[in-house]
Amino acid sequence: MTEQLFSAASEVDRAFLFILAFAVGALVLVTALMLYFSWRYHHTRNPEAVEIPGSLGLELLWTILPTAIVMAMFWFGWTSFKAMRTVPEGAMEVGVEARMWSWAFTYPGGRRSAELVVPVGGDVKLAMTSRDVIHSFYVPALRLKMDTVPGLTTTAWFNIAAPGEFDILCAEYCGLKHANMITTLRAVPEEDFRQWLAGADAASARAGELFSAYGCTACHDLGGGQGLGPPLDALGGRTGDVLLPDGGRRRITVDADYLRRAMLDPGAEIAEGYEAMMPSYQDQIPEADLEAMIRWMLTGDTAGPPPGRELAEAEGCMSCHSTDGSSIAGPSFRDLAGSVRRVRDQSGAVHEVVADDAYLGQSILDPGALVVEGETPIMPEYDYLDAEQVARLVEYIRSLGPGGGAQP
Ligand code: HEC
Ligand code: HEC
Ligand SMILES: [Cu+2]
Repeated sequence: MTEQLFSAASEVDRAFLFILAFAVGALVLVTALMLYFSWRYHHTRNPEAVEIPGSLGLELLWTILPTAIVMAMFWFGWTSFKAMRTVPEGAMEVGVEARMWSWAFTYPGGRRSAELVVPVGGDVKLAMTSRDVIHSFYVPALRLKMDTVPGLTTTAWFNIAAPGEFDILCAEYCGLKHANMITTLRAVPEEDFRQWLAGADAASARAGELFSAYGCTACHDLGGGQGLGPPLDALGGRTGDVLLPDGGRRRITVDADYLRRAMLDPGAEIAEGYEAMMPSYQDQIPEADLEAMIRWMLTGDTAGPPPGRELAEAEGCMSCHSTDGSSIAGPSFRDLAGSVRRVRDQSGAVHEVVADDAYLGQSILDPGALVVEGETPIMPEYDYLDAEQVARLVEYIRSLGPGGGAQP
């Protein structure tokens, strides 16, 4: 058994070990007595049957002893059940939404994620429900298992004593990709959690690492200092002049497009006061990394809209749609944008449509309107996403389209 991270889990283990100990003891005792009796009372040793009138002492013993044992089992079971069911006051409430075949977690303040992130030592209450069928939220390391039922809110709570990562599984068979319903419970120090909740999460820490991984930090400082090139932090919204190769100049406002150009075609616009010595990173940085770095340069450590991939993961798209051309439970996102789709409308008629932005957006908001031929219409409606979120998802799908750049 893994170490005990959660006080209620140790109560569960105690109840389990107690019952196991008596079950093993009873097995050994009964087996030993059976063997002894079949030897002791064998007919060769006892040719005459003997009448045994009974024994009050024995009767009492085998009534009272098992009753006491069963009551003790009940006591351990009851106290561990109570410990798991009694949510401490002031626990942070996290919404859990199960759906085919992924999890979504909603935190106070509205942040959503596909992984469950919690502060070490903090009481966490889970308010769980399902969008489609019955699933079951299961964290073996915490001995925690609770069904999630459509239309009903079930609860559970825990408090993790040490940082770590633990598996979250679905323990209720829920269809084709049930086995894919795995995600991670990450317990992080309080301070990291607060930063993560505010949006300065692992993605931006990772972005910081990306700049050194791709060698940018050789020329750029990330903390405002001077290098061969301008500092890269908090560039968003800044205006300035750039020099063009023909000697002209242009006034620019730093936005995502400008930063993309600055990385992919640095010779075309040169920041004033610097040498044109930055190499081009065309085709060298996968799209997802590029997006993460651009976001970091624009917003620094403050919360920015997560890039499309992160949103697609948080919304569970990736449990049905692959990015490598394979079919999970729906068409792959790879090379989808711009391709010709054969779809069936609600009257059953088949059309050919081009997967442009409008089609992709509609497929997300109202997937039942046009169903791809040969596919089962199991995709949930994402009509609660706002226009900006849909646009971000569409952009992500487009980035995986033909000529859409690197594979994340
Ligand atoms: C060999 C040194 C060098 C490396 C390596 C380098 N750069 Fe640069 N970078 C420069 C110089 C010099 C400039 C200013 C001249 C220009 O705009 O081309 C610059 C300009 C930029 C600008 C425009 C900044 C502004 O204020 O307008 C961005 C954005 C940028 N670099 C990002 C990056 C990223 C991201 C990487 C890593 C993937 C990187 N650079 C790697 C030297 C470098
Ligand atoms: C439960 C599985 C499931 C989930 C979750 C899911 N989809 Fe789908 N999706 C499907 C299936 C199946 C189809 C094909 C049938 C149809 O058109 O409705 C489809 C179709 C699509 C299409 C049209 C594809 C084509 O080939 O024309 C797009 C675009 C799409 N989904 C995007 C998304 C996005 C974005 C998300 C997350 C916000 C998402 N899907 C979540 C199963 C899913
Ligand atoms: Cu499930």
